[in-house]
Amino acid sequence: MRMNPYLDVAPEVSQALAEGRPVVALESTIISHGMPYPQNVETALHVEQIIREGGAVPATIAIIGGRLKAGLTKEEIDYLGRTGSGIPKASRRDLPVLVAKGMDGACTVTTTMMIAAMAGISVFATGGIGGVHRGAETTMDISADLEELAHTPVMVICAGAKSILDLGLTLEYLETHGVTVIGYGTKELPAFYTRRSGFGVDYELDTPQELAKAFHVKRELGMEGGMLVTNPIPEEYSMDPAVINKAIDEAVAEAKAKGIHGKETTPFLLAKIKDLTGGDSLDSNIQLVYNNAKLAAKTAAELCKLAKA
Ligand code: PSU
Ligand code: MN
Repeated sequence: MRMNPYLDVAPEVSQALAEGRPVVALESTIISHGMPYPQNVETALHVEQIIREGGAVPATIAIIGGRLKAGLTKEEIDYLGRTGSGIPKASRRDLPVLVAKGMDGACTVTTTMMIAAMAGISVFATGGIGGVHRGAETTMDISADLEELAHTPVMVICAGAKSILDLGLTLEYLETHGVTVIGYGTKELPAFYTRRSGFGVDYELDTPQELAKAFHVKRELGMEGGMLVTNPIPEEYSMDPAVINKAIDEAVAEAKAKGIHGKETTPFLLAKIKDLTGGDSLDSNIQLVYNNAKLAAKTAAELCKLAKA
């Protein structure tokens, strides 16, 4: 394990990495800020189980008492879920102060990628990434997740992005920063709750082997940065676009009227959408995370084979 005085890699995770076995990273903002208690904890634990059933070792990532943790105990996951928004949301800019002060932090896609990379983990499964917000041409609200994808060598498997964001501008930003965006079995960017967004992606790949090969080649080419795999929500759990888009429009309008900004924007919108759809969106959200975890476990296993070859 690389020497990093602030990093704690769980024994099970560090053993798997040392033996070249598959590991999948998971984020903790989705636990503390993305879903209500107790569904957040149930989901987080079940995702870990799915990854195990897929033959990989889960490493949920968070900052606890100033330690960067790759791999959490059940008790730590429960603590992050119960405390909810009492755990500071930690993006790249938050990391130094949270660690210096010995505080806790719920890791976003950004900090999960950072800590996964420090630990030597290559594949990360989540629900949705942050991106360019609607109205960013005046607010300049662009998630640090996009910048991290450009620089940190972790494959992120998600269900696309919610249309709380400007999906067209999000794809433009990723293109400018050299991030390869892959549709898993699709040529269209999935819109999280729905399988289609109307925006095309760069490449369609159809198997975990193909995903692993693309990432492996990227690394062998010495290219920095991650890769974004967008995996559509399974049909049976996808939402009616008219229903979800109406809820999203209302949530965005309310956030604007209330002057919600900065790191509060995304959690506010997620909670509002859940209220407006009477919990249907939460069920979809949970199912798409499970779907991404399955694909991530398979892809991590394929990547391990390539690394040994
Ligand atoms: N989008 C979702 N669910 C989430 C998030 C985004 O559909 O839980 C979380 C992720 O942790 C993501 C973060 O990295 O929000 C982005 O926050 P911001 O927009 O403040 O960068
Ligand atoms: Mn933001």
